[in-house]
Amino acid sequence: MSYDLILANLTAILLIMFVLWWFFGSKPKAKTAAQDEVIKITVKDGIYDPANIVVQQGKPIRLQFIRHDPTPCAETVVFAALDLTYSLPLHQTIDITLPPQSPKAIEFTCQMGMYRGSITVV
Ligand SMILES: [Cu+2]
Repeated sequence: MSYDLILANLTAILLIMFVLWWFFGSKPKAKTAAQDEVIKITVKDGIYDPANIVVQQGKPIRLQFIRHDPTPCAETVVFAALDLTYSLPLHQTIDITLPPQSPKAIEFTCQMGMYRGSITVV
């Protein structure tokens, strides 16, 4: 095997390991909202932080997004199940209040669905 081929194989293996880590290895942090708490969500390095949020049913869901990720796709946050979309200008704090919900999981994503977060209403 030539040196180039070995290098290409090594690169491919590293890429596969990275992809596996990206999708399965990174542990989601769950954040439980206290009464009337505004949940601050940072968009950076390809993720929402926190990405997993637990809120109480029947209460407005108060979120505050701040995006430090310049990726254009991350400019929009989509709550597909609620048919709501908001734009997130870079480095600006954006308040988003979702209407009270019954128990369910509400996903939020970027435009292409690469950045993913979930609100669990309990
Ligand atoms: Cu995206």
